Amino acid sequence: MPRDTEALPEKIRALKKEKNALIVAHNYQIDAVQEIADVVGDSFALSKYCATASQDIIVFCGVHFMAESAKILSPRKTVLLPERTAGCPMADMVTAADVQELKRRHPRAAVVCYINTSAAVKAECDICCTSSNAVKVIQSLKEEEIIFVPDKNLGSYIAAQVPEKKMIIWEGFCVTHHRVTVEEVIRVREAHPDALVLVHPECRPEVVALADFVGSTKQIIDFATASAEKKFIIGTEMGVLYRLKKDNPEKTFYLLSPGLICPNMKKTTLKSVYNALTQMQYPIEVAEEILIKARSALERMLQVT
Ligand code: CIZ
Ligand code: SF4
Repeated sequence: MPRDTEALPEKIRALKKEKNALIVAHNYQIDAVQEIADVVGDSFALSKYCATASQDIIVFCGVHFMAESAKILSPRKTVLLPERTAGCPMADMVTAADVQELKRRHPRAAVVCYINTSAAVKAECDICCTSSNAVKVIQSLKEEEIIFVPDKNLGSYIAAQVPEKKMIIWEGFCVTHHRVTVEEVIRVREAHPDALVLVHPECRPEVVALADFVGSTKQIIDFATASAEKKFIIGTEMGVLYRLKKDNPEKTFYLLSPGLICPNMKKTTLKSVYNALTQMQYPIEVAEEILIKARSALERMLQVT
């Protein structure tokens, strides 16, 4: 490692103090970024944390919709996304205009969006959900018809558990989780027959059907940490391995598929965090009108869970 890179964590810590900034990192960030972060977690937990934190500058190491959610809950703070092009292909698969059209076609339906959506899409929705609380959120709605955007895999997972609802599901998907195949699950189970398979609901339904446990990143981390079992096959983005291994040195973790890497999440490096702090880049802005509506979808979720 060049000397300059070695010194980066110290430089970042000093800058953070000097500017009174908070660094938060998503569970899918690279190990070095998770190490220098003040808090690591899922998108919603991080956004909530930012809102109650004392710092006025937030460096959000994640992808665009996550930093936007933090801005929506902390409109007066400066929220920086260190890599301008770190986006979520799944969030980009649905637009506000698409949701408006769905509402025209299904006027009686409640509109639910996964947190993996832009602020403009959230602003068109009644309520937001995460992969931890999606089933609870949908059960809480009085409407029988539910429009769900954008993840078809999470949508099918919910539909299977809430059969009383008529789900109208958008055809989006996570390019990383959707890549995992049934063949990979079979192969990895054969190689490690004594390990439990834990997968994210963004995986295909046929993959989810073969798992021992299905949950969000936090639920997967909590399950493996609390379990008396010793070996786990992890079916979500490889970034969660950092925390799993750190908190459970006596347990063994295998990645379900080598394809479980989100390139957008891997764009943020120590250098990007350093540049974010020195140059105050890249501030997230959300138009007032959109922010207010998107915030109400996020706050309604808070009332349910
Ligand atoms: O909401 C999040 O942080 C995402 C995208 C995944 C998860 O399961 O935590
Ligand atoms: Fe989006 Fe998938 Fe990457 Fe998450 S892992 S940010 S859903 S592309």
